[in-house]
Amino acid sequence: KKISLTLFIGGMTCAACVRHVEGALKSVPGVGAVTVNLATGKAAVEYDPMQASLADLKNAVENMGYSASLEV
Ligand code: 9UX
Repeated sequence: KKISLTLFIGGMTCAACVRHVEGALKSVPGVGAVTVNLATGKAAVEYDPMQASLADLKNAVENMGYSASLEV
């Protein structure tokens, strides 16, 4: 069973930032669909909790130089 959640991403200022964040999240094993919105700063992520954790998602984003949290 997959989990769907929304992360709030900090530090995105251009379209390339969006691709960086999408790429980081999609590179985490167990992550499926990822949709990042520059205007809202939200990242919609589907993942298999047996393969990936929230911490894995946050680490992937933070390693690319952005912040990630469940709340604004
Ligand atoms: Mo755009 Mo984002 O040139 O870190 S990639 S600002």
